[in-house]
Amino acid sequence: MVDNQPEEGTRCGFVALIGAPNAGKSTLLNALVGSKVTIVSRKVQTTRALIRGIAVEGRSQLIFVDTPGIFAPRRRLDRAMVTTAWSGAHDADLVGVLIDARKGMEEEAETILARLADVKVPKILILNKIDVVPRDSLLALTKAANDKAAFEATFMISALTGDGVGDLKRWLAARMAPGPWHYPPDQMSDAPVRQLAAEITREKLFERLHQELPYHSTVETESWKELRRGDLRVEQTIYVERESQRKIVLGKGGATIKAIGEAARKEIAEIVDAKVHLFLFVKVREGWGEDPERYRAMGLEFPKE
Ligand SMILES: Nc1nc2c(ncn2[C@@H]2O[C@H](COP(=O)(O)OP(=O)(O)OP(=O)(O)O)[C@@H](O)[C@H]2O)c(=O)[nH]1
Ligand SMILES: [Mg+2]
Repeated sequence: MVDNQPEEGTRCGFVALIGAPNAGKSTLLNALVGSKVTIVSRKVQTTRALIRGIAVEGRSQLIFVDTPGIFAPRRRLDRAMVTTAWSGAHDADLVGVLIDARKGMEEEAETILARLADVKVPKILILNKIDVVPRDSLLALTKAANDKAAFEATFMISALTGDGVGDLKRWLAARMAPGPWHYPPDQMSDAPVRQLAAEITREKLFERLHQELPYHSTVETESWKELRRGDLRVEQTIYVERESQRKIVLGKGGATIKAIGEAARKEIAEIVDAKVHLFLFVKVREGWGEDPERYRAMGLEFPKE
């Protein structure tokens, strides 16, 4: 029980958003919460761990759980991400399954739908990115997906423009079970801000680095100090696998790391509402993807194989 919730008639519940990489789960979570609590990129496999975002709609508190995209994993890190995504679904009160309407029923969506019967939690279908597909293609997709899995309802939305997001949120608010709120009414995230700050820098890496490099890097906030006049001094380490990758992250004359640091610093400053001095260090740690310590920092279980 927390303070400041309505005295009676409250509802509360966990809603996990699952789907193939790039379906728009993180974009939707931010739209539902009304604030950026999880990072987004054009590349696949951006989200690596469960990220909760909290919203209030009427007397309901909705705790949305962003999950990594579900795909056929190869590396240990991939396996940890996919296992985590499914665990997020199993632990929720309701699961929203996102399908990128532009891609339709491709292999990854099919595989996810086929495994949904194992998830003994009520499910809804969310067709996303309707801003970029003709309306009439949505009916066939709705039917195809509902033939493969049991959904309580289907929503057609654009997480990007916000089209349909309000309706979805109101429906979810009414659907949650009666119960007290888990978080204070104004709380939007349960993650420590230094973790969000590391994610923001990782988002800038995803924006600026190409091909496989983003997948061979991870970011940790090492130090977070408030200075006398209220400024923040933040130190982060970017881990890469090889010296050649470190050189690319640094860029010619340090240009790339400078641009990444500048973009991240601005955004972190907005969130903490203070002047931020951000120091980025790039370290080569061969095989960090096999190092349990890195998984702990990411909030992932370390898979045994
Ligand atoms: N046109 C359009 N693009 C969208 C929409 N929703 C998300 N996107 C874009 O799709 C891309 C992927 O979005 P994310 O929110 O990062 O997708 P995700 O499902 O969280 O991806 P992973 O974390 O990699 O699994 C980004 O470029 C978004 O801007 C939408 O409704 N319409
Ligand atoms: Mg994501």
